[in-house]
Amino acid sequence: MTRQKTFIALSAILALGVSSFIAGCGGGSGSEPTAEISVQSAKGPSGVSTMATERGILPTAYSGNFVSSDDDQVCYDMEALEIIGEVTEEMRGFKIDPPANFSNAYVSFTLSSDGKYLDWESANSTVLAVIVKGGPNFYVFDYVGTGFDWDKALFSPTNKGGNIPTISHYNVCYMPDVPEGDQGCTPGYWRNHADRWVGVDPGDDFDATFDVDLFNPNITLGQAIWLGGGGVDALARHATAALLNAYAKLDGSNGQFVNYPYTVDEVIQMVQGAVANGTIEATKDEFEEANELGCPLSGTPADPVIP
Ligand SMILES: [Ca+2]
Repeated sequence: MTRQKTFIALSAILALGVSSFIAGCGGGSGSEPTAEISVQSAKGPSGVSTMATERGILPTAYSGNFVSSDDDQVCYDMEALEIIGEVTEEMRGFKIDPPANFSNAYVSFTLSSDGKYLDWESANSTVLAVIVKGGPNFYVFDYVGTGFDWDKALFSPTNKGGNIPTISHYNVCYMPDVPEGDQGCTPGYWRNHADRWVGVDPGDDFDATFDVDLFNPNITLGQAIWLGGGGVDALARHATAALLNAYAKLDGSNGQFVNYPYTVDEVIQMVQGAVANGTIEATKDEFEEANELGCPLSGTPADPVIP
């Protein structure tokens, strides 16, 4: 579907007041954003700028506003407007409103002293898109496939007087690099360190987390991490540890990262594949090998998970 057609469809759906339908299309599990799509006032692409950034990016203009409800929603809102493709668990976004300099471990953004231009640099990550809002409209700077790790002089659409307005806010969606994994923590570690859990909670349902139907009656992740024995129970035990390792790889656990071989999406897909194909034992072995690579998390006393 072209962008223009999408916007006609989007406008029609929004006009019907069922904007939650679109939010429901967002993929992913775990920390899935639940807010409704928050870009109702965006009117769709209205043209491409003739002025470029320092790296030669010509932004696409959109009329209206792009106001994501929170940082977790930014990439999903960009997906809804077809600015980027399907959002994965690894993608991260943020909005800076009012505009200010911003930096984290992956990206840094710097505003010019007059507030009209934005520079950025990335490290260990890929910037997918940047939205710059100023005046009544906003520009979308699409970096997908460019391989750029910096650009300078991003700007908002010129106003009626032909001048570049002061930036009123900006939004960014990026993908942290996924390094080769050589670390992993065992089910035994995770069951004894409740304070280290990240991304999911012991009370979360196992089947819902992995989008499978392996247990009836259902069990929680806290119960899964305590399971003994082999077969499906061993898969559940190691898959839960694998998921925690993957989240700790991505977001860190109390500030410490686990350089795990698999991403969150991969762990979930591996569990789904094991259930669908009956390869329970083989997948358990893959998780077990990764979970025993060596655990870099330390320094906190045992705090057993209550199943
Ligand atoms: Ca079930």
